[in-house]
Amino acid sequence: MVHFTVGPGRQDATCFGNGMSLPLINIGSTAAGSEESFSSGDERTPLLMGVDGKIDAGYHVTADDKFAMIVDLMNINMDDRTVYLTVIFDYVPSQPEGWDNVKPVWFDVDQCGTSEVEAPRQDGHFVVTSQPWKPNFEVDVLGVGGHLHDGGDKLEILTDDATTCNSQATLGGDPAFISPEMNMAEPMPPNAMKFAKSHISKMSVCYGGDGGGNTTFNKLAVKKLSSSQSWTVKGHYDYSKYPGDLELDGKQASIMAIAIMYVRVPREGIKLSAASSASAAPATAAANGKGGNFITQLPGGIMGGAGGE
Ligand SMILES: [Cu+2]
Repeated sequence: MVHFTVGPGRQDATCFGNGMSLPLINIGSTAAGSEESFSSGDERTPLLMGVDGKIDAGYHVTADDKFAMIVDLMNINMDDRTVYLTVIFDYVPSQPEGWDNVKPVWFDVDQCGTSEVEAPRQDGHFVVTSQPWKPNFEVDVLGVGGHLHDGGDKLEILTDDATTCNSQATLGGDPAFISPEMNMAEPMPPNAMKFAKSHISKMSVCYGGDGGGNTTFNKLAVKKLSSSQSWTVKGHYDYSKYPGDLELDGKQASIMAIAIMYVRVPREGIKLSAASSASAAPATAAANGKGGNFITQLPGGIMGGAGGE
């Protein structure tokens, strides 16, 4: 599930000035009128801003903003299921005095594309790397977490070639993430993939602050964006340890390596420097947020019965 905010003045940190952005076209917008604000797959990582009230910042939603989503569901059971996607927002109904704003920064090995890349190998270990991103604004980093597909081991976020955060995958950490044995007496649907037995149940995250009392988080090695830096992400896969999902022809399915970072920006937001005059078209599947709210927590999408990508 990818969550977007569409509205005047929204600029996608990594796709603005970068030509076409397919996910934003998908919701009828552009990088000069929207941003990829949240995403979650099977790992269902919650987004915690202003944890325990210790960070006086939140994601300011204005009356002109709309929300849009791309939802990708996958049923690996042999029978039909009714599923619900639930997103829970915590908010305060104003922008409190002295609070800063929060901006998402989306890193992707298929930056501004569909996020899906072909696995470069059919077995063993490999690494997929994003294009470098150079920030043009200097602010504090609040936190970052990664997203991989089955077969993934860890997602590294690097600043100038040094590891800033290692987002480690846990596979099958909960019975809900272990596929039931197939009933071989039943014929397979003609388009069925052959799924790995264990699926990613968690991705660890890194925080810039003290994690709000959460002692299991990792600290960010770099806590500030600077225009002299170059940021990349590396997705580490190892099919010898963690089998991937196979297409019908037996080939490894396409994979992803994504990280979403949140940075603290001034109350009034920031303007990116790349010139672009494209304007936002109205979002199609948009749900209008109530005006002037300030989101402080966004737990991961909760999906019942089926896996989400
Ligand atoms: Cu994915």
